[in-house]
This record gives sequence, structure tokens and C-alpha cells, in this order.
Amino acid sequence: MTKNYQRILTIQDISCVGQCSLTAALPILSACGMETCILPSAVLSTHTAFKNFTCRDLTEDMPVISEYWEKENITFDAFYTGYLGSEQQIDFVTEIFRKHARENALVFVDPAMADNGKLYPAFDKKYADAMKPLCFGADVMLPNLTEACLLTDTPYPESYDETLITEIIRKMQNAGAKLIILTGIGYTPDTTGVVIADGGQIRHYPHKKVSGGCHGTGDVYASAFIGAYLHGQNAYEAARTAADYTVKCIENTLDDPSHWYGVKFETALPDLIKQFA
Ligand code: PXL
Repeated sequence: MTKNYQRILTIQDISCVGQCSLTAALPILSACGMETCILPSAVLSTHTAFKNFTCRDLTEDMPVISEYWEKENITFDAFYTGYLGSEQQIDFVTEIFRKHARENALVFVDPAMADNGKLYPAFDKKYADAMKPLCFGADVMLPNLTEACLLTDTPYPESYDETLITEIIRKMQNAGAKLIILTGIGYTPDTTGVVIADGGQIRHYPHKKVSGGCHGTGDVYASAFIGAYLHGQNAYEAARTAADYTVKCIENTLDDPSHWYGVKFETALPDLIKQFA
């Protein structure tokens, strides 16, 4: 049998246009050689950074789909949740992990609810609080700094240093977090990077800051990280693989200002295919 061919279920929305959530996770995880199954949490005309969008919530469909999967004994080696449509979905996905996990199945949670100090339009503090047990119960959580602050009731800082980042990480660990991949952390003006916190060990992978922050890069990053990690790279290596991939995608988008809504992640997919598929 093909080595490392794992079946992952990713639960997040379909933004029909916008190169984020499922329309990024599905191709990226597939490029990493994973059987990628999906459970859409909602269908939106575009992601919510567009001015006008429509959203159909699929909360009610989720337990029904799960019920039919149960009849077919469908199980998964890993789960990856991103943007969810409602608080109730947070409970449903926990139930789905329980019902459809293979032995030693891994749970990856990207809180996907906020960025740049602000919650996304669809969410409020209650939703952020409901995200806490899902994130802290996961094997791997992948927040950005805004999400890490919301999850630890820390005011979003104007500026930060290693001491503050360590403090926020410790708060997440005290709340039960296992492996934390904290994205968008740079300690010099022209770099950003990823903090990898695994128990007592906290490491930083700095990389180029290519622009002020492109939409959808969190989803591209999380998908590439998960693909690499499930291929046996350790957390630091997978964080580096995902960062290098994401930087390349952003660089490949910069020459096209009309492409403000996402990154051209497809242009660098061959790199992942060569490495993993
Ligand atoms: O990329 C995160 C994301 C996913 N899905 C939807 C979003 C966003 C970010 O704004 O609006 C619908």
C-alpha cells in the first residue's frame, strides 16, 4: 500500500470565491498525498472580507451527514477544523471526532475567527469563548496572535516581545494546549515568523515578511503544515515547510494588486507534490 496515505476530514466553510478554507485545504492536502474528505460548515458566495456576501449555514446538516457516515463505518486518521458557522457546530465537531476517529487519530484546530486584532464579522466574544475547549483539547492548535489573545483573554497588544509571547503561550498551555503553532510572530520590523511551542520547548522560525498580511494565508499555512506533519516531519520542520510554501505563494501574488482577496497558492503546489505526494 502507498506509504503514508492517510485519510483526513477537514471541516470548514466553502467560500465559493476567495481562495480560503475548503477551496484551499482540499487541493493543498491532496497535493501532500492525503485522502482529503470534507464537511462544509457553510456555503458563502465569497469570504467575509468582500463587501457583499451571502451565507447558507449548514449546521443542521452536519449531524445528519455524520449519521450516514456511521452507517458506512467511515473513520478518519486526522481531523482539521477551520472556519465554523456557529457555536453549535463547535459541539457537533467534537462529537464527530469522537464518532469517526481511527486509533490514534490526530485533531488539528485552526480557530479561524479573527485577525489583525479583530474578530471576523460573523463572530462575537461568545463564539471566541466557545472555541476555547475545541482549541485546548486539540493535538495541535494553530492560532494567529489575535486568536491567541482572544483564547487567553489577553488584550491585543500594539507591540510585543518574546516575553509577552511566552506569557501568552504559557496561558494556552495552562489551559491544556498541547502543540501550539502560533503564526505571524516577528521580532524585527521586516520579518515575521512562526512560534512552535511543544511542552517546555519554544522555538521560533523567522521568515520574510512579504506584505502587510494577505487574506487566506492562515488557511494555506495550516493546510501545508498539516500535510507536512502527517508526512512525519516534526513540528519545527512542518512549520518551516508551511512557512516557505506560504511565502512563495504570497510572492507569486504580489505583482497582481487586483488579487487582494487571496494568494495564488496553486502556483507553488508542485513544490508540495514533489516533496510529499
Ligand atoms: O480565511 C479565513 C476565512 C475562512 N472563511 C471565511 C472567512 C475567512 C476570513 O475572513 O470569511 C468565510
